[in-house]
Amino acid sequence: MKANEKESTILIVDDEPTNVQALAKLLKNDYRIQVANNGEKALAIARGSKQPDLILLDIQMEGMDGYEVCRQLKEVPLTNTIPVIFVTGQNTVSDEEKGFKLGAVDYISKPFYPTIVRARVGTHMSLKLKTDLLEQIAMLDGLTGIPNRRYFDERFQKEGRRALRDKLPFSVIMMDIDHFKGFNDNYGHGAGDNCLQKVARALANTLLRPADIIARYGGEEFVALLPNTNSEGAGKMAEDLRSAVESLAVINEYSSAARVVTLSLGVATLDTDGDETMLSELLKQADDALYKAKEGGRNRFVF
Ligand code: GH3
Ligand code: MG
Ligand code: MG
Ligand code: MG
Repeated sequence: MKANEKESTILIVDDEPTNVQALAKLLKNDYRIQVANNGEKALAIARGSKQPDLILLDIQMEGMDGYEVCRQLKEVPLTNTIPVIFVTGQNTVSDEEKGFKLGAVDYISKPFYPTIVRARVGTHMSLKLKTDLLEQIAMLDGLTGIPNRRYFDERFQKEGRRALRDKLPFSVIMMDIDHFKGFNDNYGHGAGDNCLQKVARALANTLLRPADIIARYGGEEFVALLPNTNSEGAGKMAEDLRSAVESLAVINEYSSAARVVTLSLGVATLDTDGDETMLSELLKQADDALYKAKEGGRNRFVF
């Protein structure tokens, strides 16, 4: 997340070096600047790892024109949230209308007034940062601060399809706190919430790889997503997660599994020559395994 506008980036796209210089000079004290002198380069930057937060786009350029660049940006989810402002010498109403129809947020005519450009860019940039922030918040669980089920579902589909395509192993672990109703009923809801926060932190700290994801799946249920992890690796991870929560030593006198808060876990791994139907079965498999872990005495994992 960008803490402020100073850390945000503007991509200036124009085939005329003097235009690029004029805009860069105007904005470089307030933003990071990227430059492209044709449409193809602009698209490559926008699709790359250092995505701009906003694009200033010329229309008349050699090769691909600005309208086409905008059309391609708005066509795919990867780039369609980047606001585009046309900065152009094409000043008729129908030019401007076409720009807005293609999804631009603003249209600035050349020659431009520096203060107006700065003001309009400022308005759109702060809107973009707010939207980014809201999107991030929408993906996090309010109580524990870890990703929520919505985020998990999205990533599960994405990572699962990738695993099938690349024929890589892929595992999930479903987790449910043991005898948590007893904990809540006896120690109170506040203590219960506190416990959920501690458990979430312990689980998040146990994951090793940057690609691993832990999410709160429901009330006292958590789920781990482990890309490129086979059954053996997932079993080890399940044991680490189990032991991390037990080691918190949060007293639960009302648990028959242990005197402390524990987890039951169900592990499932996607077959490397599986298909999409198996992907949709995977969570059910993990859930069935979790049920067996409960039946088998809790505080354990089952495949
Ligand atoms: P089991 O070992 O079979 O999982 O038993 P359990 O008591 O954990 O299972 P059950 O599903 O009956 O109870 C889950 C309880 O989790 C119900 C509720 O008291 C508690 N719970 C769920 N979400 C929250 C929450 O957000 N905050 C708090 N404090 N408690 C919650
Ligand atoms: Mg031009
Ligand atoms: Mg439950
Ligand atoms: Mg439970």
